Amino acid sequence: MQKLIITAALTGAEVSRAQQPALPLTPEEIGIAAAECAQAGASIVHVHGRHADGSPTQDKEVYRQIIAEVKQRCDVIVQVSTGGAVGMTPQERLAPVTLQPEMATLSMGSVNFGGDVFLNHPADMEVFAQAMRAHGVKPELEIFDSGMLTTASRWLKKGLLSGPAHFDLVLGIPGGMAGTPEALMYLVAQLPPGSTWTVAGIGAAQLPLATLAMVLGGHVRVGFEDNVYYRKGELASSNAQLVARIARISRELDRPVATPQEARRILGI
Ligand code: KMH
Ligand code: ZN
Repeated sequence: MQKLIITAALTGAEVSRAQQPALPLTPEEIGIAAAECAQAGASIVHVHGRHADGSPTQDKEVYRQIIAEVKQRCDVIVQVSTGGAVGMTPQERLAPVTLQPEMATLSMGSVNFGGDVFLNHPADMEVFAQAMRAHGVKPELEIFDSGMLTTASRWLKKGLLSGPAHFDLVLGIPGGMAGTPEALMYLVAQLPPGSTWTVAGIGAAQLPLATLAMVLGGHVRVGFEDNVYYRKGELASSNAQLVARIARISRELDRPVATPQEARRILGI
């Protein structure tokens, strides 16, 4: 099996300080959280921008600062969000890709997202894929439901995406696929040969699905974007606390954690 790539999804667009007092919001806070997660075993940080008042933004300058704050502290791969927040325009969402980060997310379809709709029109997705290719950015294909994986396979065959692809199987969003072992196993069985994949279990699904992914040969995403709790009724003290638990379990499972350089090799960056 490949060494384990741990992604820390530090901030997200929806979580608030009221829900998680340790949520990093400013570029400096995000840089500090990234360094703590790198120390704990993360090799990728998935980042979202926030304005000073905590509201989500895809402003290129905010992302430029985030990348600088992370890079001055550690060597983790910075993966910018192009999902942004529900309701943002595709143009807004795409802005950070022009900074040529090592990675960016690319959502492979639309999905109900709690009480909202996370809209990803195929024409916009194609523009996103082309922009990532033009800027030398490795996409992480976000899969919220099984039809999105079918789309990704079709796009790989048509050459709209280059392989081998890296997938993030996001399970447990209300409106998307359930956060269950059966859903994960179903998706993993449909992945194009040679792909790499990580799982992002939402809420209480985070730890069980992460553990299953480690056994199946996949990679793991944890962090406040997806889950603010350490265990039922107990908030996590930091993103790094969630990363450290995954690193501990992976050691027990004899699945060593990848350094950022090893993660780059695994992902072909
Ligand atoms: N905030 C969600 C609507 C991504 O980062 O690419 C979308 C999201 C996915 O977070
Ligand atoms: Zn995100």
